Amino acid sequence: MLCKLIGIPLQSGASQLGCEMGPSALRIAGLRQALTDLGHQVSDCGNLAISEQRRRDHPNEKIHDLAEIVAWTEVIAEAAYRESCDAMPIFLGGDHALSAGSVSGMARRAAEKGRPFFVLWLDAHTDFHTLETTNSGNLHGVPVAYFTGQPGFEPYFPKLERKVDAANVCMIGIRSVDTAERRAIQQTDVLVHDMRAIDENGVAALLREFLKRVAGANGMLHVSLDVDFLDPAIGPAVGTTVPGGATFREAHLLMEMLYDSQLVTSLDLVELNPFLDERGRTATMLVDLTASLMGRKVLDRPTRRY
Ligand code: 4U7
Ligand code: MN
Ligand code: MN
Ligand code: MN
Repeated sequence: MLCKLIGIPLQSGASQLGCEMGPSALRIAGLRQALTDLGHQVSDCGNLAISEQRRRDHPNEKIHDLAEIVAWTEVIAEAAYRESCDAMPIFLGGDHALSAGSVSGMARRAAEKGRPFFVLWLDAHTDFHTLETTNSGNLHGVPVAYFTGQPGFEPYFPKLERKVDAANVCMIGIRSVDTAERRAIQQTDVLVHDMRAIDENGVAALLREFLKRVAGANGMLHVSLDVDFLDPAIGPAVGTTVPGGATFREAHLLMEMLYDSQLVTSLDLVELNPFLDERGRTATMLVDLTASLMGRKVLDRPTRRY
């Protein structure tokens, strides 16, 4: 498989500075080597950048850095579309606002290939605020509402060429949902598995159901991995820690199942804030999880399809 690494030093969607260093930390932790060791070809596209921004003001005065995030969204969506022509893009964040671009660009690619498009959202949060409802004004809390086409993003954000069907979005790991997000997401068909669902069923059962649907539809699958999906004890390098997250084994099992499914066509590694890390352990954890998603196993076993 040809993997394209796309660095996105975007940090203004979050309140704490530091995600800008995420792409460097992932490179330093050995992402390229981990992938080549598994027999993949890797092309590092370097970091994306934004140029001039048109001023944008929204009535919700809490929103900050709107113009910058909009500029990033355009650049990222274009890069996602371009680089996914012949390869699997891996988006190195950067905060989660980047998924407004990565997901919308991949949705456009899937539409062009005539294939349904699915998103697996691994996060403590639903990131389902609209521009009207965000209270923090941090735009890393809005990407899912944007790419599923919730109202109010136009004329501020780029017009979506393809909305993602809410019924094709599956979330796992959720444990922090604001009131407005809960109200809005309940009106949609987004499949939300909170931590209780993991406790009661196990991650494997939840993911297996979803992968069956993706496989049955011959879909393309985008995985968006927010560091705060993990329990803070194993992933401290994130500004928005929420206790009670996924364990080391739960996270690896998901990645191993995703590899077996052979359905993943793009990946976001987001919200890594190296300024908050402990001797690089969260960056290393993300590299190891990516390796599992790309075929690293403890023992060889027959590949299991869904
Ligand atoms: B992340 C939050 F209030 N909902 O809107 C908000 F809890 O990409 C958090 O998932 C958003 O880390 C978290 O600021 C965004 C908050
Ligand atoms: Mn997130
Ligand atoms: Mn989160
Ligand atoms: Mn976060």
